[in-house]
Amino acid sequence: MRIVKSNRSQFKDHQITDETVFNNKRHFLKKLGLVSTGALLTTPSQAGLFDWLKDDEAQPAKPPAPLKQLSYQPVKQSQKDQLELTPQDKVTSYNNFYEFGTAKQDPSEHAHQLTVDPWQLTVSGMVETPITLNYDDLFSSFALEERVYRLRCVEAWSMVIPWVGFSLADLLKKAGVKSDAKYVAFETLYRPNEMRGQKSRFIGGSIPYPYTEGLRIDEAMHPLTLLAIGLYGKSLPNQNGAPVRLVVPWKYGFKSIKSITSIKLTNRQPKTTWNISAPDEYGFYANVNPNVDHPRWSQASERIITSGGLFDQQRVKTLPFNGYADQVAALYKGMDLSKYY
Ligand SMILES: Nc1nc2c(c(=O)[nH]1)N[C@H]1C(S)=C(S)[C@@H](COP(=O)(O)O)O[C@H]1N2
Ligand SMILES: [Mo]
Repeated sequence: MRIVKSNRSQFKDHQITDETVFNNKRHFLKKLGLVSTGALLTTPSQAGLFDWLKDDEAQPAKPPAPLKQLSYQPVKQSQKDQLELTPQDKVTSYNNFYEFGTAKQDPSEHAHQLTVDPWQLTVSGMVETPITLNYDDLFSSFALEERVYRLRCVEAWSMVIPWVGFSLADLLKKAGVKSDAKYVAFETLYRPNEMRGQKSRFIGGSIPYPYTEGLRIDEAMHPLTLLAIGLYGKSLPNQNGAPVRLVVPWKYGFKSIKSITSIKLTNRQPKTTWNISAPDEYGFYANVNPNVDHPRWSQASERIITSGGLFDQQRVKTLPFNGYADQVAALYKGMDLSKYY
């Protein structure tokens, strides 16, 4: 997802950059003489660098919150058997959550700093009844079900994850969507004190915060569209977007916005983080499409993360709409999907 332009082999480059940057960070700072002296830096960009350094040296502020055991309608075993699940430790340690850093291991190392209880999720805008869900409401207001979905990141890797949650449609129906509402806008928590990436672009990359996403109303009401509050039978680990995140399985992973505080019904297409950052690379629709390449790499296949090694290269063909075409292709009938990517 880095928006730095590069024409080197993108995919390898991305992995190597993440790991090398991470491992060499301290070394690099030592070389600059920053670690030993704790030099006070003054300009805003240097202050960002200072946070980056400080954060690495700091001890965890608090232990990760214990996960809640959930009760839910389990997915049918026959459905579960169709896809090999990505092991839980990989689902929770190889993440994109730039609020905690751009490297894949940053979220699992730093997201424990996020306070998820108390939480408030508001549903507002063009609705009959605005709703606020508190932390406990997220777990008790709707019938919870397990759904096993493929998650296909735009970076051409994928996982298969057993989520627990409820249909976004259930929540939207409860609020009563007004007939002129055309889109749904989502926003992630903005809390720089707990989200180190929001304090510094050295940590959180060059994207605007808070992270925002959006769906057309028919996409939002689609039965596959899930608000997840758990995975593998327990509440979400913070790095996966606790306490509540979106999962839209036929779209690239960046649409599945984490740690949501606001859902707003609107008649205008919402501005979305990655589209603002690099509009020629990340569209509003972001439907998984093997026939429309990212400008810097192919989307024809993906590296599926299974029980093999983390960087094991099991490549499979990418499916149109990530394998959900029979359920969602009709939403885009007549649209030029290379234009509306
Ligand atoms: N707020 C927020 N949501 C986010 C992201 C992020 O950086 N910030 N990354 C997205 C991307 S690119 C992907 S692939 C998925 C990854 O979800 P996972 O880490 O639970 O697998 O989260 C998405 N949601
Ligand atoms: Mo992603």
